[in-house]
Amino acid sequence: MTSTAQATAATDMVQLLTPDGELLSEGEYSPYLAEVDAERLRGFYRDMALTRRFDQEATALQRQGQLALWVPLRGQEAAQIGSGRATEARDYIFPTYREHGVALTRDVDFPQMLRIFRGISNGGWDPRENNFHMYTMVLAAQMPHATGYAMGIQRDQAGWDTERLAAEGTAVVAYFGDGSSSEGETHESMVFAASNQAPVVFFCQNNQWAISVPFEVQSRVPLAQRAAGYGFPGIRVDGNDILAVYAVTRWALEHARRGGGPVLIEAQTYRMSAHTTADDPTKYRTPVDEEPWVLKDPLIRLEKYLRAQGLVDDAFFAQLAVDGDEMAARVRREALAFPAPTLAQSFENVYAEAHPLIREELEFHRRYEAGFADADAMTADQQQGESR
Ligand SMILES: Cc1ncc(C[n+]2csc(CCOP(=O)(O)OP(=O)(O)O)c2C)c(N)n1
Repeated sequence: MTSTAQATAATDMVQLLTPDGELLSEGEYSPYLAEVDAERLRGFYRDMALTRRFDQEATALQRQGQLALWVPLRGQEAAQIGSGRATEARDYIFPTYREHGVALTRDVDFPQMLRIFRGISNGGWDPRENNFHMYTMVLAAQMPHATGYAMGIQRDQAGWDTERLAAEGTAVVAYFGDGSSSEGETHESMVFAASNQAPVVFFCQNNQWAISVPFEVQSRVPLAQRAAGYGFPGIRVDGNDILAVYAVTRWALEHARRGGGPVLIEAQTYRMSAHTTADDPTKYRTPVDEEPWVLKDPLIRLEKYLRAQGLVDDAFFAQLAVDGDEMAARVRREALAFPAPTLAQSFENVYAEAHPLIREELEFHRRYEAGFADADAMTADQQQGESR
């Protein structure tokens, strides 16, 4: 597989499932589809549908004032579920802030993901439990982290032969967007990853927009083509085709694990919703821009294929809708029940160990709070007086 797959020209786009739901079986990455039986195919659809339902619920929670912000992913479900399901539990993932679908594939519980957006935690989940790092709001900051982590893995696995690497080796996936591809840190990470042959897959979701800036402004060439300049394979894949994304990512991870070095994957997709709930896309794009991508919806595409193959019936979708509503109700219930942190807790996770300056600031904060004790007592007296 390795040599032929590597030959894929960065400007070709790998597609295994057409927007009409027709399977193109004779591609160089098709052999990976042998791993995807009917049960897994239904699972892929279920993952995408639940992710979309979660996204819808979180958007509603933000609109109802229960989250400070939400980052919708509608349209990008195939890119995220396909790549996430291609990873092994031992692999390590560095997401941006939009990878809710990848999080599902790593078993991060959906309600936990809302803690940061509710402003009650600096993270929300323990990255060590699922090898799924915390969300990174600073564009491309996760890229050097991912390359550095991959270089660390190389040191841990020093002396392993190719066979052992292929069977037990670990790879890293760094998610990033088309806008983040313009950041210096992305370039530096790729240079270091190439120099070290580090086992890292750079997975770009080219959703065509960096807030209001269209992709054409970020690059004159397909992003996958840039990989040639660094000296590693670059693959352009239809990011709304879950089968192609799965197969290409499986190939890239195997390539990285067995010592072949980094791979850049550019998944062509589209952000169907706003950049965040603070954004209004009607200011910079029209329904005419969006229309072609509505027709390429990743869920509809897989549904067409599943139905044509007789792998699902109406009952499957009806049950999934019920499961989605139940999940959304649990997400809402648990998110609203999270205890609010005290201000003093903000001082807890600044350094791994106690730090004199932080302790001093905490003491100042306590004295400051104590300064309101009289005022609080007065207010309570007044309230009692009014009620008498
Ligand atoms: C270093 C840095 N610069 C600017 C921003 C503001 N910002 C947040 S998201 C964004 C656009 C990112 O676009 P892209 O990388 O394509 O990812 P997408 O949001 O489309 O998933 C910008 C400029 C930031 N968060 N960090």
